Amino acid sequence: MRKDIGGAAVELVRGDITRQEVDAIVNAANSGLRGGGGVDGAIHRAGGPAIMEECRRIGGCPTGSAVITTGGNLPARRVIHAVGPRWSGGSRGEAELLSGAYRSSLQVAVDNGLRSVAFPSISTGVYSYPIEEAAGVALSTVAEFLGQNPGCFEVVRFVLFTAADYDVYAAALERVTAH
Ligand code: AR6
Repeated sequence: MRKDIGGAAVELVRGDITRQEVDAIVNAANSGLRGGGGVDGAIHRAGGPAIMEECRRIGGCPTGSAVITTGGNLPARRVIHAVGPRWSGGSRGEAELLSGAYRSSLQVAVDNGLRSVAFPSISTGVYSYPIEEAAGVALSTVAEFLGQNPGCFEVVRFVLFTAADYDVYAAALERVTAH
């Protein structure tokens, strides 16, 4: 699925984010940038030790924000490490923190001249954020950023791991672009 927002193609695909040939892929990291399971584990495995070396030098990243490293051996040139919130019921600022993780990632991409970016579904795995709500936050944040920064991106892609996740994001993208 593909929609034009602010001159950028917003794409949804099913697949493995480590295989994406884009300027930068986004990692669903933790605030210590220590690596872990899920997308984080897959990215460090596929990208090799240069990514972790740079993460150690950076030292950490607050929840709701993002930092950038090399892409190591990945097809993507750079990895943007975004830290989404752990879900704890929804009244602890989770939506604003999740939105911040997407917004910061896009700002880091703009600051580094990166025009194609692929995101995973941040926080909806180990961090247990309900995916219906997370998809709405993700896509409305991206749409708002693209509207405010026209011409900055060619492609913003969401890479969904399962068919069920893809369907949830497809419904959210229809909603966000309906008006
Ligand atoms: N490509 C695309 N999506 C993937 C891939 C992949 N290769 N692998 C998993 N997913 P998660 P979080 C999906 O848990 O919830 C780590 O330990 C997965 O199905 O990776 O933000 C970190 O170190 C899910 O839909 O990230 C943190 O401690 C989505 O990616 C913590 O987990 C995100 O799941 C972050 O948790």
